[in-house]
Amino acid sequence: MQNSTTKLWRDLVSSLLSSNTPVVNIIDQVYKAYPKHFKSKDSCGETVKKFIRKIRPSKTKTSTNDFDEQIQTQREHLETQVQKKHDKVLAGKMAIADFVIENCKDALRERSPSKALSVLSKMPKRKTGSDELDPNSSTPQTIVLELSDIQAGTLISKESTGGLNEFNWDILCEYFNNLFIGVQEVTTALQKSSPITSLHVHMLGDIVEGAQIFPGQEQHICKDLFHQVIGVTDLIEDFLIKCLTLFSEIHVTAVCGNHGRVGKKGENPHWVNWDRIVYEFVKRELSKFTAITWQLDDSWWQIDDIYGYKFYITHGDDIRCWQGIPYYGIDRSAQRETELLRISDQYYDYFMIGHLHTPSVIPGVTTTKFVNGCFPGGTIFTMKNMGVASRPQQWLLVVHPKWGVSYHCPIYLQRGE
Ligand SMILES: [Mn+2]
Repeated sequence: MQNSTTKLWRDLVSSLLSSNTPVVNIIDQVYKAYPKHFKSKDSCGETVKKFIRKIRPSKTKTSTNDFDEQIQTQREHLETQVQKKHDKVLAGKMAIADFVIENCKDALRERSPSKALSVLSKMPKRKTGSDELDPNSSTPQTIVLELSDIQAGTLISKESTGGLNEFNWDILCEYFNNLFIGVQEVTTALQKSSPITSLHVHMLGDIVEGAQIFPGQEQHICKDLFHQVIGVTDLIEDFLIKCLTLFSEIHVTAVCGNHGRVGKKGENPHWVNWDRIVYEFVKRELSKFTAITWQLDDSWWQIDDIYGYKFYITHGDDIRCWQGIPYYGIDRSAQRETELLRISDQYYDYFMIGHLHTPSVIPGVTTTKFVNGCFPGGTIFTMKNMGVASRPQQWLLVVHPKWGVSYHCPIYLQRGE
């Protein structure tokens, strides 16, 4: 037996149908009038559609088609809307990908592939402590160089800083030269007492300055992004090749910084980064040098193992500062990373970051944290807004198999006459 509410809503459907009301609107009105009669709006829709089909059996095929067409039209409309939205997002992503690919091609065309090999042929004979010392009488140690925040392409003029600082491409080249001289001096001195043959380089990111990391950045660079990439690739290659005159093996571990990111923050995955392209260029062009090994992948962190001591390496741009002071942020970040690493049963002894530009060493109970220095020194932003500037420098560490980091010293990049 048909209950009274059923009769009422069916009458309503019939009357609306006769006035050519679209099915979607009929469903709306029925549900609005008799909400308690149906489990949900969906079940109301299904029931009403069934009823409409039932009372139209004798109608012409055209009527059934009308109904199906309405549903089809609605579906197509929705599909078009979704597709349009999808196309828009896809077009944006493809534009960025094309931009990166095209510029990588340009950069590759401008590279000189034989450069590294020509330098190799001019390499002087390698001299290391092991040639002069009995390895059994002295413990071998490893030298570690933190190399980061090069920010190649940064332009700081004397005029704009009232003479407080100056940085440009010529100065960058000079600093790279001084970096090698510094590493050479310390290494040669240490090699007199210990057979040091191994260098580990931690590349902590911000190798290039970028071009659109902050508003108006174009006014503060001396080379566009592509020439930053090409130029700094040459400088790093030459530096590593020169280091082969001091060490018989070099292990490079690398992570990306925030200045080389492509697009706005979060638009691309963290490994889509110009720093990564520099690393890949250097790695591929120096692939003939089997003494240089690489630890490089898509991750934002790496662990470099030296005699069982674990060096956790990351850029550090996710570290927060409170009132301009980063130390609490560093501590918090290090503790969180410690917990995260437990997921895969890993741990670290040393926490190595760049980004902050203020070189420091923060001792802890079981871990020591190193914040690397930078190449440009004080920028207009840090000096004008924060009143700080640090002397351009990079950390050099010595790792002893028994004691871990037994020595550390800054390699200053400015050298007086
Ligand atoms: Mn940074």
